[in-house]
Amino acid sequence: MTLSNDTYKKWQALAEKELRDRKPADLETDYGGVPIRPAYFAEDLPEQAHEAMPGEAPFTRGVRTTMYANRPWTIRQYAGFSTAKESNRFYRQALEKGQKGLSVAFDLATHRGYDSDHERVVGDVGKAGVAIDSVEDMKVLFDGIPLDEMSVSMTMNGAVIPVLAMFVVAAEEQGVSQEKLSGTIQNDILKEFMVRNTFIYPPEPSMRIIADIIAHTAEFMPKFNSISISGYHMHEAGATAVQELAYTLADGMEYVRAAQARGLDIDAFAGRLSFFFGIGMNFFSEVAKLRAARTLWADIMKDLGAKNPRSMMLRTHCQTSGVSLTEQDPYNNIVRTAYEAMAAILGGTQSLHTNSFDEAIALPTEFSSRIARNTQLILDHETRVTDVVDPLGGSYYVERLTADMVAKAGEMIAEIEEKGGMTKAVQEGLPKLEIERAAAIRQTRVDKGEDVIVGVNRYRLDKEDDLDILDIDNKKVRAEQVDALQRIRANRNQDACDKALATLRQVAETREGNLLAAAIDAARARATLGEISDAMEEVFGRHRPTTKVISGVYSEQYAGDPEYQAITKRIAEFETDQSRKPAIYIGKMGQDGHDRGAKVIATAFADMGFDVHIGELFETPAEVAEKAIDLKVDAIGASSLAAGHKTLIPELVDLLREKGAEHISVFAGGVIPEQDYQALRDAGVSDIFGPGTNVLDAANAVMSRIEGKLRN
Ligand code: 3CP
Repeated sequence: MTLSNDTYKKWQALAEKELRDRKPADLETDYGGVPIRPAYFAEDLPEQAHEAMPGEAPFTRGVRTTMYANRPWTIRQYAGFSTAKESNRFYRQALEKGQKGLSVAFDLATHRGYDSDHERVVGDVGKAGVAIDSVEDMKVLFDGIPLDEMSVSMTMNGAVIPVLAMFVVAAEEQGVSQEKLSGTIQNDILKEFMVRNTFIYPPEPSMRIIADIIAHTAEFMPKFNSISISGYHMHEAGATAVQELAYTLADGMEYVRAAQARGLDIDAFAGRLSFFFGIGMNFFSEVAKLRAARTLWADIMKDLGAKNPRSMMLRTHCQTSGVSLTEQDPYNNIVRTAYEAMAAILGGTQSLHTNSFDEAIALPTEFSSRIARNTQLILDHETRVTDVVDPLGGSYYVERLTADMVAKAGEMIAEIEEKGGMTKAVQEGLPKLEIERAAAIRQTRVDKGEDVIVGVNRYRLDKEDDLDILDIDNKKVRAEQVDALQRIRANRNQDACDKALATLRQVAETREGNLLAAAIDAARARATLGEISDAMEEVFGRHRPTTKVISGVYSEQYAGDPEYQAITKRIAEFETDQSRKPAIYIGKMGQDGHDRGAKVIATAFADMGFDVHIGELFETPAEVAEKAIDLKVDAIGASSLAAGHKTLIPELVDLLREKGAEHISVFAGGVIPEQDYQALRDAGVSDIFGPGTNVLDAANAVMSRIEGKLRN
């Protein structure tokens, strides 16, 4: 990773003459530890770039020899909401209009292993995905969709055993046996502990579940991808491209070893491991990231003992970046998504989801989904980028960046390995904190205007346009699900169901047999998702995460900044007056585990001088109210990114009122449509901070409210 060679020096000399108030070195930058120069030359081409062949290990130029020239990537839009019936209607329509594969989004209740009638999931049912409680729901979800022809991806990690079991049984009852099923199950638990937070069991039994699924699919479901090792969520949580690369591949190594430890031969399962990356706005970096991922993985797999080239092939799904979307001037998101999709294609993805432009605000509508899907159809049919395999191959810059990313991520992987591997690193919480640090740094750069976001920190509209959004009547969905659950429980053979659940419990306890196979029997006997999940929880326990917050990023990045000094001074004065710091409780209610925003606020507010209490994930409004009162805080920041805000936040305000704690101001933050602001204000919420809020502005608003309340 050297910055200088002879031609570059020549260029610098020429540039020197062209530049007025800057030096050539001022134009250099850095992508997460990878130095970037403003110009690249033939000398920068790595040796291997001259001969690399698409379709041959290490697959830098793509996993297929002919790539899209022969077959385009799969247009696979992630979708699901409300009931199985509604989602099924949506899927069928999307398939008719050009979508090629399915990708199911489950609601958070399902993710966390709760039936829809569980008290902890009142605000979550049917919101950020479809509610699935039983095989009957799963059958409705795929009604009229032939599962021997359609490849189905399911984003499921916590409740992966009941969901996959129900999928297998739903197909079976459609007349399709397991060996014919093609698709992918996400099944990547390590990144859940790191960033996504929809785990159920502790890390060790969770890893066993993964090994059992790999073993079962390798034997009985040869066309099914047993795992989708995901960097996407790290990307969304704020990881740099190199972090996303290194941590994802290091996770992959752990899964391979877990399956090997179960006695499986690497070449028997490795061909069905798949990956999932996020694609953001740094165009060339994202292209290089995919090329680097393939290059690294081929080597890693060879080292782990793979002999079959198919086992060394990193096949991946990509999704354009949700975090790059803005609530402000949201039609800009169509443009962002199109560029990101182009990067994924030039990087050689196998399958792609393009986000809808309204996703920073609410769930996608049919209109926004159509544009998102058409973005891919236009890329495929109109741009001609599919005509040539790896069209950026040989670009001085892209090849150099690919090699530099391989080197940098390779170093990080080696460090993780030296310290005992990713499972250990995740348990110690280090990667999570590193990602949170990167996210906080990014936020300060945006807040300070160093990273420009059009329509947010520059070129902002005076007045935003109105937008039609999709709203789910969560109470109605829940009532329907509860009815269906009652019918299932009343009509099944209870004895057979109890026996199947007892066997599953036994497999969990004794480690004899396969958890997925036992769960398939339980699903056939109409055990519900919650029951299957509980049977395993009785043996494995439920994981309770500890919440750590980094500190110092804001104070460091803002050193000497007058606005930052003003807010810290304001807080210090409060402390002098009141003989205590202003105190805030940052709460995440419901099953929504997206905690990037909550963490950024927590670390920033703490740096500014607030006394910050950060709640556990998945609390109920009653738990948050109680803790906030006990801790004597002045304010609660309730972060919601999964559409539970209209139920959970007003309930919190009501509870505070009932308990005589109106003095505690409630603020809402996250993905909240502007249309809902008034309803939240009417419910007693002091202020709402949507995406794109400047953190210093938020702190000032919170202080004004706290000081106002103390004066009254
Ligand atoms: C492909 N094929 C070809 C060619 N290209 N054959 C000849 N010439 C070619 N040029 C073959 C492949 O070998 C394969 O067959 C078949 O065509 C299908 O192609 P594929 O490339 O494997 O594509 P696909 O079936 O779509 O599978 C893509 C992967 C899969 C492998 C990535 O795992 C997948 O679909 N993943 C999607 C994951 C997903 O949707 N995740 C959603 C996350 P063979 O299989 O026989 O080789 S959404 C999460 C949102 C955030 C959140 O979590 O909350």
